[in-house]
Amino acid sequence: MTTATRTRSSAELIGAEEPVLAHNYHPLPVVVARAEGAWVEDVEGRRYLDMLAGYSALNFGHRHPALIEAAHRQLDRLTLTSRAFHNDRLAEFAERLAALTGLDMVLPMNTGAEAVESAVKVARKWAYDVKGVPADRATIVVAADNFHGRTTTIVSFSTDETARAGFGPFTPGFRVVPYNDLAALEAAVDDTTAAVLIEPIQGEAGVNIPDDGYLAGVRELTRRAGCLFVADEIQSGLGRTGHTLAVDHESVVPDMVLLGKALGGGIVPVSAVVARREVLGVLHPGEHGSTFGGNPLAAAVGTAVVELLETGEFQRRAAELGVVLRGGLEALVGKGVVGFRSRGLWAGVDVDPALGTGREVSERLMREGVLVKDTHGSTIRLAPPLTVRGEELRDALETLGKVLGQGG
Ligand code: IF1
Repeated sequence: MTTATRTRSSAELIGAEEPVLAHNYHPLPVVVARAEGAWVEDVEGRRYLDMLAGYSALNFGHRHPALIEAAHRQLDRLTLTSRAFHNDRLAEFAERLAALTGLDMVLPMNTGAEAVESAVKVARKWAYDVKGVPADRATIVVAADNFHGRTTTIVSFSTDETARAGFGPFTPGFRVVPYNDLAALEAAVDDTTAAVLIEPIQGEAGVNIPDDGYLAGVRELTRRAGCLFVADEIQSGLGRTGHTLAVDHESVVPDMVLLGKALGGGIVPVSAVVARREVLGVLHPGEHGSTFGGNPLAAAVGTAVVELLETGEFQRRAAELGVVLRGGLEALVGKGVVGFRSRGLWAGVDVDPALGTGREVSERLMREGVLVKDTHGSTIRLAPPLTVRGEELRDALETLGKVLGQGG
């Protein structure tokens, strides 16, 4: 039998990638072959509890039945028309997504970075057409330690040298202020400011949760200054923090909300800019677009995702199990955990560096059947599917305690 047809082992598959796949990742040495719910299975049949959930793209677990059914049904009808024509799925997706977020209009895109790039373009156009900022003078204020994606404009305002080095020259028009600092934000906003773009909780920075009142402060400050509050909820949104959106924790409604990851149910890339009519109303035919944005397959799966969130069940589960997660992590403080931050089913856990790096702890957890991802240094991120069962979560926390107790 040729190699291509024989089922190759994990080691063979990892080796086969080496010469032919760009090395922009350093994956854990696990080769996933199938998955269901919160569990994945590697090529050799070993099972792992997935505590990363695709960086929050798998909020509803692997292959949620309702989402797979919606995808199969649409695959058998229509997958793509381009926006040169209408399709019979997009109106309902846009209506229900707007209603879910409490905003008026939807710009459907594909990846999170595309939603962020679209938001930058729309905020600038709103600044020129509505606010009256002089042409090409618009500024956007962002937070240090942000993560909004990997395009050249987005890394232009990143403060992570690894994400920026070697990719210049960079896009101008961005100002960086410390996160969770309203005074610094106020000082950076002026008549040229189109928008303030922040993550309501900074994911890649290690689940960095701002002080209570920060989001309400950004909302009030941007309203007073006459600029837009753009919330990047691509990782924090869609139930992860125990609310539909992380901004709901402070009952704040931004001018633009950016969504992605779980909006596609872990099946197809679906992202969106959801905003007030006055904001997205600045776009006219021919000014922005995307081949796959708003395609019928994405809209069908996206609508099924919104339908799951309309029940409130996943938000409740994240809030209730978030109590279990927080309690489990509190019990580990001083036993290998030096600190943590959590909201809903999302936590950034700082492990004692003496026990190892985040990567080393992730590898030890992998050998115990739990998959996590380190962020920076000795911080690991926990973000299981919101469908995870209580006992599975408790087992994962017990395994973390065991690994740390064994010296990381
Ligand atoms: C990678 C990080 C997480 C995001 C927020 C926009 C995007 C992301 C808040 C862009 C994407 C992904 C990208 C992926 C790993 C992952 C990640 F480690 F990179 F930072 F989750 F924390 N806004 N985050 O978190 O969305 O274009 O990827 O669909 O680049 O390694 P995307």
